[in-house]
Amino acid sequence: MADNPEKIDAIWIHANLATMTGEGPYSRIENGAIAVADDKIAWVGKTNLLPEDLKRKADKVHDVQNRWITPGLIDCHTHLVYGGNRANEFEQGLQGITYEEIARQGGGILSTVAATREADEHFLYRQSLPRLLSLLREGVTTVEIKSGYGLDLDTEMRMLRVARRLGDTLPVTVISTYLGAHALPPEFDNRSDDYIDFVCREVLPKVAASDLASAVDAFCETIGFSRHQTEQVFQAAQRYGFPVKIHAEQLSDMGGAGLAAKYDALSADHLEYLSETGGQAMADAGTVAVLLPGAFYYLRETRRPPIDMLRQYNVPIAVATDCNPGSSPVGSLLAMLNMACVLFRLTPEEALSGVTRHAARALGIHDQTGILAPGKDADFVIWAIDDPAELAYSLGFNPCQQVVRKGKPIDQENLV
Ligand code: DI6
Ligand code: FE
Repeated sequence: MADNPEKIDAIWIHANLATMTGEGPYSRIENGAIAVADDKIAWVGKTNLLPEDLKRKADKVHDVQNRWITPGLIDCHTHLVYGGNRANEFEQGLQGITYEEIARQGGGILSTVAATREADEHFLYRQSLPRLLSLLREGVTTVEIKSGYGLDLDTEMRMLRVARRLGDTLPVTVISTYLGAHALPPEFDNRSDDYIDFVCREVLPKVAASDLASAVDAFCETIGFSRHQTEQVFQAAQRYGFPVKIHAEQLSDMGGAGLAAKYDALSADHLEYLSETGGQAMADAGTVAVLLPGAFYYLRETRRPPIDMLRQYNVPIAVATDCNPGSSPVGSLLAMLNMACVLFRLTPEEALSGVTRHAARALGIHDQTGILAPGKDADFVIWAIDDPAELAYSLGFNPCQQVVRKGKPIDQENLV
């Protein structure tokens, strides 16, 4: 028990708990109980060891009847605020045109930039809402949302405000990331250094002053920005006190992960082409490897991230949807658990750690959430499953029965 709270709001008893604290498979507690005070977990343990005192103080007792409880799921990498969609490019892709070719022809990210710039705040909110709802229905209680489809100051700020508003209106914690260095906007054509200057000098200070973002990300890739440009963004980010993240080694090995590790990055994401030096640097810096099997699947990649190497160096592995209109139009984190196992050969337990404990670390919020332990946010999910491996095993079923967020059961029927 964390301390001895005056009052317990509710207790959940007779649950199989996958606490995900990192001790043994799923850190499971059979026939377990969770006590919640205010919005935090006050006690976790075996139901028969639940102190009488806590039971007496509890306003409510829920009998879970042997169902499984996991921490609330965390989708630690999404771009779910954007205008329009790119189904037309999906069709082009099926005819053999590659993602890089589409990007070089001015499509790809830039077509979404055009649609997002046109969308006013209300429209952008309305378009983004169903994407987030679909994640919430599967037990997501924390989601990261990146900007990066505006690129100009106004639209980037609008995206960040929409992300904030989504978090204010729905029962989910939204963590926002400024991704100015996502693509080169048309007004800076052939002037990528000038654009990086603009990101560092014009936009970053305003993002910092607005308090609308808690990290800075960059797309370090042949079709994105160079290592040197990425480093300039990281230096500017650090001057404003932002932790950094990176899209790295998705289509080629640019040494981005190693660079990010040098700046103590929270995470390096994608990583299909990660080198051993990069993996080692990540391990030393405590940088989380965020795997995005949706993008791998949609782009029909064949090179898998070096999972064995990540395991060997004990790099924490997270899994996310990368929900975006181009390379991963995915609204299901549970589907990503399945694909992380089938496509990347993660174990179901590793995949679940990837959307709980390690995903929290990728967002720098592991002190607050990601595991079932006293003192953490009371974010958890009750599942109609007999074994936690089922979360990764099936595809397209949603066994989520009840989401509890900050101690409150969520009414899934009336989210908006
Ligand atoms: N990597 C991705 O997977 C997304 N952005 C990025 O830097 C793709 C974004 C898009 O195609 O719209
Ligand atoms: Fe991404």
